[in-house]
Amino acid sequence: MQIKYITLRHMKMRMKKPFTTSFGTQQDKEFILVEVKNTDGLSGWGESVAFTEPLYKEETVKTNWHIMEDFLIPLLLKEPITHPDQVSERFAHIKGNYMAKSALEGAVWDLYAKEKGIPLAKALGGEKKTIEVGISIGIQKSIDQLLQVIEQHVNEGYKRIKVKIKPNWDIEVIRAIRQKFPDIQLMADANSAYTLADVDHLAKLDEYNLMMIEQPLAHDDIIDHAELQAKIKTPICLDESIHSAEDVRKAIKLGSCKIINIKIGRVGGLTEAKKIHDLCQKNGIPVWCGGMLESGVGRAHNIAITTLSNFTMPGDTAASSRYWEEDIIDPEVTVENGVIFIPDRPGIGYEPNREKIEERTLFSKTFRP
Ligand code: OSB
Ligand code: MG
Repeated sequence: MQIKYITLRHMKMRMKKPFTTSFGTQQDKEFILVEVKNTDGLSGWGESVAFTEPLYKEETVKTNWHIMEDFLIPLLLKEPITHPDQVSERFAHIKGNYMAKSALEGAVWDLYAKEKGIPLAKALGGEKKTIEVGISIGIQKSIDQLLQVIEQHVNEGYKRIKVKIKPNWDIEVIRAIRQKFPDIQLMADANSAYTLADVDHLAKLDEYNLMMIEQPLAHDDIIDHAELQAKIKTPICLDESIHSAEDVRKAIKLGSCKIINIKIGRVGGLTEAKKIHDLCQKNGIPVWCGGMLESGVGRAHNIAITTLSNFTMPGDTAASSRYWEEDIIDPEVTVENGVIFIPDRPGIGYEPNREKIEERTLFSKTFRP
């Protein structure tokens, strides 16, 4: 693979509706789009999933730009690579900064698959032709309002409903949902809003037959989660705490969770995501693909990784139209009855629309070897 140049674009897209979690509300989505162009004129695309504020994890749009421009891009342009697995090897001595690494590595994976003329899903070893997806619903103004939103998405066919919870928006909310929808696949995501002092409170969720509770405790913890998991029946799923296969090995050893949410950006890219997938599969831990309110480019990467066989639970990759009036890819991601059909075009399989990208670019910079 001969890289001719790399372009970073700082993007801004307005979401249809604000999205509220235990850590805050988001309406405008800013992110970095990465384009890696080879000497044959093919482009690979990646997306950084960092937000503008360090509220989910510590990385931000600006720290990602800094790390890419000053450290990662020079490493990538230093000498040619022959396989995308070499990107994470080349970045390995740079600590942390997973989302920055992942955005570049994702673009290289897309370009690699396009050079080979195969879908990214296939390049990753994925065999599914369709994937089942769920939807993540933010905190609403009232329980009534939440029940209406859930009803709409259940009717659209989404395979499981995830709701965001936080102290004072939890047990009562889940009870009301279960009363109205006794049979849906339901789960709750706390985004680290609780501590071990809440064990008895969280144990009250046990009677509502939740598939899992996602990241109830601190964003960097696997010790307290192990203690909590020993005391509640609801399976714990780790999101924020997991950055690598090494983290997963330790979490399994401690019994910190029974399920893992894989976000490509949070673990430094597709190569590490695959390693985590394989390790979980060997240990009987199901995985699913999380979301970061991505544009179509990030969404396409999520769809590709979800074709691997141990992604046995519906993820958060909902349709483009759930987030955007207009996405930046052609075609947009569509969901029929909770199912996405895997494109069989080369690479990510959805074409970034340059006109739409241009309209949403705040600024851009190009780097050459
Ligand atoms: O924890 O999974 C999360 C959105 C923003 C930040 C963190 C999370 C989420 C979601 C929504 O749950 C996922 C999506 O629809 O893209
Ligand atoms: Mg989460």
